[in-house]
Amino acid sequence: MSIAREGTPEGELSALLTAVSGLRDQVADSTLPLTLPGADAAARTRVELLNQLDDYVLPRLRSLDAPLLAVVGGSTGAGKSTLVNSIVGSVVTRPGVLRPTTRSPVLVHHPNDARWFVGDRVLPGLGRVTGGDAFAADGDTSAVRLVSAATLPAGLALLDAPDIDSVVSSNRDLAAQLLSAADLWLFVTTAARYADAVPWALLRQASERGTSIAVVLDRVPPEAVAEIRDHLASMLKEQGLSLAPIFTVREVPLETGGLVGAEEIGPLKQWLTALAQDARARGMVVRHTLSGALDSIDSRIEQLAEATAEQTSATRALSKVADTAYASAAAGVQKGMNDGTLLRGEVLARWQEFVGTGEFFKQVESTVSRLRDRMVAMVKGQPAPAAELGEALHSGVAALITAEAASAASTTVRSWRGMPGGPLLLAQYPHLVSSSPDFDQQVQHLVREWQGDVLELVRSEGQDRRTTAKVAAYGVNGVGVVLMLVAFAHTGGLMGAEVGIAGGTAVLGQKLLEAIFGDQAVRSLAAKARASLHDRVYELFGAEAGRYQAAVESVEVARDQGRRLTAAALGVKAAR
Ligand SMILES: Nc1nc2c(ncn2[C@@H]2O[C@H](COP(=O)(O)OP(=O)(O)OP(=O)(O)O)[C@@H](O)[C@H]2O)c(=O)[nH]1
Ligand SMILES: [Mg+2]
Repeated sequence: MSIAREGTPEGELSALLTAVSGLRDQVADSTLPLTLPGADAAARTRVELLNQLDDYVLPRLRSLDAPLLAVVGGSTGAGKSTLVNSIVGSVVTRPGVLRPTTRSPVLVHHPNDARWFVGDRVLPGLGRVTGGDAFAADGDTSAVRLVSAATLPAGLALLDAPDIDSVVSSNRDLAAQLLSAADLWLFVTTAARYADAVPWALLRQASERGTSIAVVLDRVPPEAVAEIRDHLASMLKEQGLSLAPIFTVREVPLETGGLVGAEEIGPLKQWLTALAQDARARGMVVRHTLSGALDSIDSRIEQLAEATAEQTSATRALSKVADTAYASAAAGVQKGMNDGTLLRGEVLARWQEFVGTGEFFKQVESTVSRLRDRMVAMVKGQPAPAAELGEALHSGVAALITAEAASAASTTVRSWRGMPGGPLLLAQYPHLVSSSPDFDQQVQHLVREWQGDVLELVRSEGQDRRTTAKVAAYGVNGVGVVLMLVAFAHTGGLMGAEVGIAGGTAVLGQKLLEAIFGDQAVRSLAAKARASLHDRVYELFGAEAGRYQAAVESVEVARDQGRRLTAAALGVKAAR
């Protein structure tokens, strides 16, 4: 890999920097709004990757020759702060008996190296505090305290981090973030703690990400050194960390000031000093960690791209459920219009009033034409029953639409409850459990508009003078009501006695309209009346479904998020 080579040409480096910046922006822009299985892990990966790019990879690529940053991390109370103080030779960071002691990170550097750390080159999300003493109020986890110490070799900075296994979660998160900014992780553990799970999970991750690691086995009882060291070495080997050097610090009484004696700290201090003074060795550590970080990008981007695809398929499925429910509701209304459903109950009763008595129907079959004339007289002469029949039709149609919409809403909600992301959306948009609040008014309005359409049909169909005269003679409203009735009169859905009655309804209505418009026109008028209602219902249901679509859209990931993440990762690969 090219970044691992020394002396990478400037041009290649700047291309890589551009590619990594591009990737960083894509990761920053990406979202995973739905809580799907696995999305939590992907969201963590996203934040970790973003932090690592901001805190380590980008600053390192921008200044390959900046001092090596060794982050001292490990279990709570392992002696991290004491070690940092002992390496520096004075108390620069507060050690303590109470856990956790170190809450805000302390970065110690040589005075000549200050310029690399005062700005936000590394860890840009954290502020900087300079001055103050090690025992000043400690607890600001949003800033790094900078300490300049001439006893530390130039070229190397030490960062005392909070404990990685803290009971305080902000401490833990900060420790993990600091570790991801390290060129070198000085992993501090003790005889008592070295087998703990948390540090090993982090060590495994560091190993996977190619971070350079050195291990300090601290506070070991002198008699147990050999045994513990061997065991630790074999554990490191199992994790693919056999190359990590181990430094053993025996537990002996601390010297004045709470520092570890020169004899104990000696080997570690010498190793760090040699590293600081050897630009080549330092460069190797840096490039090892940098390459590892770049290597680990692919699998992490893959995870984000997969999580993105899951988000997309979840939102698609949610959206489809709503669409299907409202399409089937629209079909339900259409079916209700065609199968005679609308001619039952109230409508039928009003129709009977409209055309006369029960007597009237007994004679329907035999004397249609005479009866037609009677009916025509009634249509003409009895505006009140026409209005009542119109009302009944209005209510029937409205009830049909309302019921179908309510069932679409409840079908959608029922399905969403069991679908990934559905419960979240329903919690976020509780009004979705039923139709729009003003749905009833909308339906009333719709039916009135449709009745207006039908009257308009009647008026405009009567273009020639004879027809116009006939329509006028019967009354536009009465004829309109009969047309509505005929539009709904198909016998398919009726049972027993109703068949005869509704059949009669159809026949009578049909005869009346044929007498006015001619039989060709009647069929097309009925079809137009049905189509106009259907179109209006379709539009209304579209708007209802739109409420669910809008909710889904609010949690949709950008259309090409997955593709852009993958492309950005490929860009980094190509630039290397
Ligand atoms: N005798 C002895 N005591 C030590 C040694 N190292 C640390 N201690 C003591 O152990 C306690 C914890 O040490 P710290 O250096 O604060 O440990 P730490 O890892 O920084 O702790 P946190 O920041 O809370 O995670 C302190 O009381 C130290 O004085 C050692 O090598 N020998
Ligand atoms: Mg500490």
